[in-house]
Amino acid sequence: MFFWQKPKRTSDILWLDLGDLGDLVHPNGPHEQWQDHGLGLLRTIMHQNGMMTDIASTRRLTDWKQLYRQVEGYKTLLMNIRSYTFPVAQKAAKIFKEVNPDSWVIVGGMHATVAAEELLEIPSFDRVVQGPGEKIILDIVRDPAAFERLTVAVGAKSMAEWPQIDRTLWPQPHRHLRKSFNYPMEPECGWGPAPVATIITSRVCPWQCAFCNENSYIPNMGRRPVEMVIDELNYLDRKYGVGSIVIHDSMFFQHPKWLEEWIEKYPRKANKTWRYWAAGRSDTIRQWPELFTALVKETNWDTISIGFESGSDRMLRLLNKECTEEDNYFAIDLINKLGEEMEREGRKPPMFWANIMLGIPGETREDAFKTIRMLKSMKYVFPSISYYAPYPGSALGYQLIAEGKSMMSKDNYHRFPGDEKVKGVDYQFYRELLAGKYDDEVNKGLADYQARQKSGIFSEALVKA
Ligand code: B12
Ligand code: SF4
Repeated sequence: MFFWQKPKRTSDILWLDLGDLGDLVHPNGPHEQWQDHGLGLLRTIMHQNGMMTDIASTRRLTDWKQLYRQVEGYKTLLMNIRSYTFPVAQKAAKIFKEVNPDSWVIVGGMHATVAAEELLEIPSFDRVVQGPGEKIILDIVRDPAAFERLTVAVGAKSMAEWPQIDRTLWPQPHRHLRKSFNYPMEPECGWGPAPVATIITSRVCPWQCAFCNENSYIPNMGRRPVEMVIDELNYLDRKYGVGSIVIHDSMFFQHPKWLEEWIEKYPRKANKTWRYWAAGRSDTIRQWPELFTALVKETNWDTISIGFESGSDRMLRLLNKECTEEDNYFAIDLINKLGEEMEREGRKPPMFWANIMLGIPGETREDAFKTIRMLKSMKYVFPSISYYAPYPGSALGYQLIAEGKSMMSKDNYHRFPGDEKVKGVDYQFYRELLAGKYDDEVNKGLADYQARQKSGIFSEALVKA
């Protein structure tokens, strides 16, 4: 079947996967092709309970006109809405209602949870569910009229209760993309070879960063047992082959007991000790350096995503990051040393995936220079830089929205890392900074070898991940 043709309808219920048009046809990069675990989980639960659904994806469209034919005849539309997919979801719901006036549009997801009032303004959304959907999805789809327009759902106590996602229920990327990574596995993005298995082992990050605040909107939930994670990976390996893993947890480096069990079992029980990407924090690396070192060396934690965010204590405090400049440099020194040691042993050194924010309201030029200086001190690094974005759901985001300073509108939540997002921020300065214009000033605080080893040009590091 060609992507513009109308798929065969096998059910009254349609799941619509959300993302930018064309992302599964001619994507700009690998991240836009990654699959949605919320949709995958809920669709798996539905199918295992005999509630069959069809799937379409805005990422498989190249023109909105194609959606009209694809939604024809359905009675229920389901969508997982995040802030950055809100504009696409609104448009899709409107088209769905136009084609099927006598239907139900039921939505949930992160944006429904943090900004329900925005969803309730849209008449096409008949039911808006806040919170985890695994326990409510069957009932609300069976009888939406029995629920209030805005409903708060209660989720599972532990991720052990979640079934293993049936990955074939994810939307299929275009044929020419599938070949390179063996769908339903996912493409590689430079962190490790395809086929990539994205997995989630924990759901909540307990910290309270002012720009994120996950735990204020994701209820606490037990972590997925180590054995279940390994069993799933081995199953995927047998069925499709696994090249590397991306652990999508917001915070992988937490719960030392779980991590110790992972160190003990993953190298022994997994078909292969696949390289993986996962996230940590610099303060806990400083708190548990032995645990961290063992994870890197024994389990192949090969791409270490750290939300460094800033190289300036002033900004770190404003962000309520609870990490200091000193914590950041501790983690950097440790990886620099570990990397050198592993290279001497003939092993591939681990890399930082260094998340950096620029354009934080109140940031001075010197704060920003310190951040670039910090980046230049990392010997093994993929820089991932974004201009700060005031997302609803975060303390700082809510504050800037209330003050009228956010430039992220309802029609344009999906912002690119390099887009301008807050009024009053001198983005021209940041563009010049990333183009290396202030390199002399940045290098002032650096040892010679550090200044020399990086070009000082980071414009390419504005990444959407
Ligand atoms: C994996 C991930 C990614 C991946 C893949 C995304 C994908 N295709 O799914 C990548 C790396 C690409 C990514 C990118 C970005 N991400 Co992201 N990402 C995540 C992460 C860590 C996990 C998502 C996940 O799978 N969760 C697990 C599943 C099971 O949960 P879920 O999808 O929310 O679904 C549950 C409920 O919401 C509910 N539900 C969902 N749908 C429905 C539907 C119905 C009908 C019902 C009843 C219930 C329901 O039930 C589900 C089961 O409990 C989350 C943080 C988090 N902890 O969730 C951030 C998160 C979603 N990302 C976020 C952001 C900001 C981004 C970026 C914009 C970052 C950037 N600076 O560029 C980019 C944008 C990408 C783009 N396309 O433009 C924010 C979104 C904030 C918001 N208010 O929506 C989050 C919440 C992180 C945060 N704490 O700020 N991301
Ligand atoms: S930014 Fe990272 S550490 Fe902070 S609350 Fe969010 S996920 Fe947790």
